Amino acid sequence: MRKIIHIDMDAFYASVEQRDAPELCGRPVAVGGAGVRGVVMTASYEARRFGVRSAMPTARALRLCPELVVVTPRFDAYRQVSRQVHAIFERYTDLVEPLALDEAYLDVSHPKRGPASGTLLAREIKAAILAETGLTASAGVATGKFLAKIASGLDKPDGLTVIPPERAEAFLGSLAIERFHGVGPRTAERMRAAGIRTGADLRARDVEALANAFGKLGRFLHAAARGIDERPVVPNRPRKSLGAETTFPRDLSRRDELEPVLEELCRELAQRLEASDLRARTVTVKVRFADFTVLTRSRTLASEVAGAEEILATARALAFGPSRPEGPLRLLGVSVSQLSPRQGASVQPLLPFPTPKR
Ligand code: TTP
Ligand code: MG
Repeated sequence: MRKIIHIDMDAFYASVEQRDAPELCGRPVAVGGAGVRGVVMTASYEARRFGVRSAMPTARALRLCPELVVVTPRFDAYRQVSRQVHAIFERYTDLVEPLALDEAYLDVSHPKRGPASGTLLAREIKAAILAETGLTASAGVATGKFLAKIASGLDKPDGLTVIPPERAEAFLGSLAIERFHGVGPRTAERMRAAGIRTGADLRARDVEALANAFGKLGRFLHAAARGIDERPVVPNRPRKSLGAETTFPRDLSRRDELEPVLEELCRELAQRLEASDLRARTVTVKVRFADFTVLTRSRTLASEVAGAEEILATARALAFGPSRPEGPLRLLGVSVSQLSPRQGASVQPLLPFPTPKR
């Protein structure tokens, strides 16, 4: 039986800001853009009590919590902490899979040091993080990635939750379907329509029926609901591309409607490149038409780009230039590839944070 720990720093960017500016401690803090179009990247737990959340427009966050302190992100500081935390993980195991700057899976089935118990190891790692960075993390311990990740979120902040194998079945049985790995809002909707609300409902279904309705995900969920999750912890693979896309509530074809979306996507990509210290040489625009056919257009540039304006200039040419896709679109996406570390970036970057949910 494997021992998997999932570790996730608490209110990561906001906690770093509070640590570095003690006058912010105990106060509601949001990290993100302060301008009219600014968005909250994360909020301190004090701010969350007012309902302030990641991906919320800053203007709305300020209405919910007028005393909110909005801080501009300092990605260098977050990367620095991320490296420190990663180095702590590496003392215990080589099997570390970063999911974001502040989050990783560790396979500690055969740890390099420390106690053999996964629970005691998680406690020791949390203590080392606190001692060496001044920050708290929450940990989940289980026999697979899926349960370990859910466990780490159950008792935030500064939590340590263990789901031992004998409790896994009952836990999974009562778990809501949207909490299962890979189930987004739309899949959850389809599952509820099919009468599947919990892990117990998943278990009651025939695996072939689930596979027919939900493809590979259906098979995975059928097993996951039984506590079977053999996905290995895969140490950092360098990223090949980064992408962002939006599906429209109704099909769009006018440039004046599409252009602001394209701008937003490029801004987000630039931010994520920045967060992971990367530059890109290829820009790709992807569209999906009303009939679901997909078309992509790419351009590889003579020199590397990283800024939103540079990415946007190429994306614009691809989306609206002579060989533009014609017809109403249901989806617009931009991605960048041929990635390389930014000049002066000393350490192999960790994976950037996951694409914000839309
Ligand atoms: P999370 O781990 O999702 O959030 P968190 O660490 O701030 O809070 P907690 O884990 O205690 O719930 O994300 C880690 C960092 O990634 C977060 O501090 C800021 C950044 N981030 C964004 O920039 N945009 C987003 O939409 C999200 C969710 C996170
Ligand atoms: Mg976190």
